[in-house]
Amino acid sequence: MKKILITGALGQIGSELVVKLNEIYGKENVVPTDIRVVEGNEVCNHPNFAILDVLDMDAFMAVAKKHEVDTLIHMAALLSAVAEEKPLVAWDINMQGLINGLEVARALELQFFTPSSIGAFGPDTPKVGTPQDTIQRPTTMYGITKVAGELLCDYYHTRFGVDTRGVRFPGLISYVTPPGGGTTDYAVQIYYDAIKYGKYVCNIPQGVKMDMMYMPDAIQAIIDLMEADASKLVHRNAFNISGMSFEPEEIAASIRKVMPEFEMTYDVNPTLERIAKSWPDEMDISAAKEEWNFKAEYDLDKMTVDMLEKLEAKK
Ligand code: AKB
Repeated sequence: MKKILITGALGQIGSELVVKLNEIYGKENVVPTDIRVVEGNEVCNHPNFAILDVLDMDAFMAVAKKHEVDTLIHMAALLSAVAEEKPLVAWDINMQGLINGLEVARALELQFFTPSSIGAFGPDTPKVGTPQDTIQRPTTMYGITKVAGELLCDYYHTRFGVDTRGVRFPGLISYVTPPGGGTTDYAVQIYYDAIKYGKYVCNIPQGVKMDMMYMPDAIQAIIDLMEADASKLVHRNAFNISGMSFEPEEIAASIRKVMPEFEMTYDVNPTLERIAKSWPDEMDISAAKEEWNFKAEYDLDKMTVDMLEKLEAKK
């Protein structure tokens, strides 16, 4: 990675990824793009920031050519809950946006990263120790676009030689930019509400476990995978990765270690319940460890302490 174009740069991952890439590769070598400008998001003040609709192929190609990038990190996509509300829009953005990105990468010989997700799994997938290679068959539009995306990225690698790479992200937790429309968003909102109100109403039912990860580990994983020795990568486009796995009671208990008065009640959202219950409880991440030394620094309690400290300081 020397000069990097990022789509969806104002999203939950992009906003922090840009800061880290600036530090490592230099601001002049980072080109953040997004479909909109978000008031207050620092990334919009980046000297190379450009407005880009990933469905506009000509504009996509033009911005990549103008900045002579050698890497494309394609983040623009709708998350699971919002994709379930607008399935055809999700199909357009998640699939056509991805194909456009892959075509730009193919034409300009760029290294390519795009995230898949735990959403690529479905109710028939083994729930515990979910293998790297296993039955997927997701039952959400988000999941369908993620499985198709994994396969497309494999196809562009084997058929056209594009250096495609990717991970299956779990729910990502961050104090910087809130997520927009995911099933795992509760695990972020709980910290904001703990700081603001001392209590939280959870929309995911008790007992439903999902894999999660703290954002610094997620950002580091992208960089490590993109810098990894290509000859060691067997799976390339859909490595299971995770930092922890918990159900709502466990994150609440972790918060109570710092804020003993914290209270949680439930008002379950049936759509989110259906999606969450169709995803794994805890994935096997051994392929990522073996092929490119993936590791996560944060467990649940370490993340909780950091989240609460950072959000308290932001008040
Ligand atoms: C979502 O909940 O949609 C995302 C994901 C796990 O892909 N956070």
